[in-house]
Amino acid sequence: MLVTSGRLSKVLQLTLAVIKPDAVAHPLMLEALHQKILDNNFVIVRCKDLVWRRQDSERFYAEHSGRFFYQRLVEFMSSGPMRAYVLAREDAIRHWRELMGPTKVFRARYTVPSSIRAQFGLTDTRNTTHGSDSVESAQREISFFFPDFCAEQWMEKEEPLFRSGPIHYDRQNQIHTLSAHS
Ligand code: 3AN
Repeated sequence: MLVTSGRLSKVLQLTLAVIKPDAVAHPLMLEALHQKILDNNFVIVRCKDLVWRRQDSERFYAEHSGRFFYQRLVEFMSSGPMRAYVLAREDAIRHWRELMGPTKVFRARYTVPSSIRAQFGLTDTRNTTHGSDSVESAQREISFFFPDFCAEQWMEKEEPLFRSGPIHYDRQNQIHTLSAHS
């Protein structure tokens, strides 16, 4: 599928998005979330399915160690397959977090009923998705999930090309690529 050029006019920002095990366990939910990413004009730069060992989970959430929900969080995040994305878009960090909605599911249902966590979240731990909350955490989290991906290089070499388009959505690999004729 060819995606029209020129729709992406401002500098693209990278963020890390994760679909957590509660959502990946339900193929229709996973599909709906993937479609939401496409519908919101994110460029899918990388996409991979993975399972964390408990120590990956502990390392990623080290900043929360000692919080009352830490044990259940690290257990949950290493309980089954997840899907991780590197997404690009103008204002990607803020936009993905806005789509997710508040951390707490009941709060999400009450305040932003159209958000992902309101629609799909089960509990405050099993809250469907993760998204980086700043440029610094996006850099750290992207290299945590995608150690072979160099964000700096992508911003320098690929960003201008993806921004001006045209780009192509590769259905099989579920990522966007630069169109062969661009
Ligand atoms: P967010 O994911 O919205 O940025 P953080 O970074 O405060 O929220 O928390 C990381 C994760 O820890 C959340 N996504 C959620 O799974 C879990 N968590 C946060 N607060 C709570 C809580 N009060 N009770 C249970 N789990 C929580």
